[in-house]
Amino acid sequence: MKCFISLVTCLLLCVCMVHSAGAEETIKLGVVTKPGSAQNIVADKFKELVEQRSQGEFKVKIFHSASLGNETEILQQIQLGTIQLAIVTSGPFDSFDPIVRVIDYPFLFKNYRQVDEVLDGPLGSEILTSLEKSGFKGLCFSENGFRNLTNSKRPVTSPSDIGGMKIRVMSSALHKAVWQALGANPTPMPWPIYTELEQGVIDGQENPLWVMEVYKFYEIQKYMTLTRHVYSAHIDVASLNWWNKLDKQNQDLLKEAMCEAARYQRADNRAKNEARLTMLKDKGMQVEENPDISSFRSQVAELKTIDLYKNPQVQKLLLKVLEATR
Ligand code: EAX
Repeated sequence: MKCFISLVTCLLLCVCMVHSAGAEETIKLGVVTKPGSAQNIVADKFKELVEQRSQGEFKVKIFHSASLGNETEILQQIQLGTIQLAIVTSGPFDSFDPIVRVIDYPFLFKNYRQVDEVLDGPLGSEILTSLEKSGFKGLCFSENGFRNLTNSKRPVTSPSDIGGMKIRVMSSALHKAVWQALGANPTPMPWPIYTELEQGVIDGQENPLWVMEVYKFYEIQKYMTLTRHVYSAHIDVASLNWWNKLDKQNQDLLKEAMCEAARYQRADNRAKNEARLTMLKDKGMQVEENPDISSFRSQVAELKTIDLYKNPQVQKLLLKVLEATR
């Protein structure tokens, strides 16, 4: 009898072990944007790679189009662990960790070579590691792209054309300071913002070219200026508590898949920009392609000395990144 019971226990244990080895885990991934957006291209690629490589062990469920709330709320859910992964614009990380202000510094990156060198190198790693203090496991950077100003009021060539314009900015103290320095009336507002633009609650906004296309801003914003004032990264993050419970093999699988998806998306985004610009002009946008960038630059030149950068770790990293992108 004793022997029979231990045999049954043994069998049960084996069944449990086999079951847990093959157990399927659903990973919830949040993005604020709708299908076709930069964030969603990373998310879709990540899902494809993970489901293929984990042979069914992981399923990825993508929550998009603000179904989990805005980007700040998505990050709070990552901290709480109610979702596991998110692809979020660097701007709204500002209220969680001031270190991200370093990469959103205006007119920092001159080209994609500098972007990739900094973000994929030790300086980028320092930012990803710093986020652990706030409960985020930073995996890699994908991209929104270089941001450009659009508005419904008038053509903009220099900051003097912006005077008093109501410009929507992301939930970021730095972005607000940038537009204040440029003479606008910046209004922080979470994504999406089509209705506010349409109803004239705000006159303008700033975002990379894909946004004007995917969100059809050409219908409601007549003027665009290629200011490229901030390079906007996404930070691809996991919930740190959840991440720490995964075994090393799964951590490697997920991190590699996310970074591969990020590299794929950055290349895809960059390759499409020329056609997007043509398309936006065809749709009737009036585009200022050669604005007075030196005036824009000089108006924001003193921002590195403002309080937002006074934290010693942030100040030190800013100086290093400014040096690396000179
Ligand atoms: O990706 O809020 C913003 O302006 C972001 O760039 C937006 O989520 C589009």
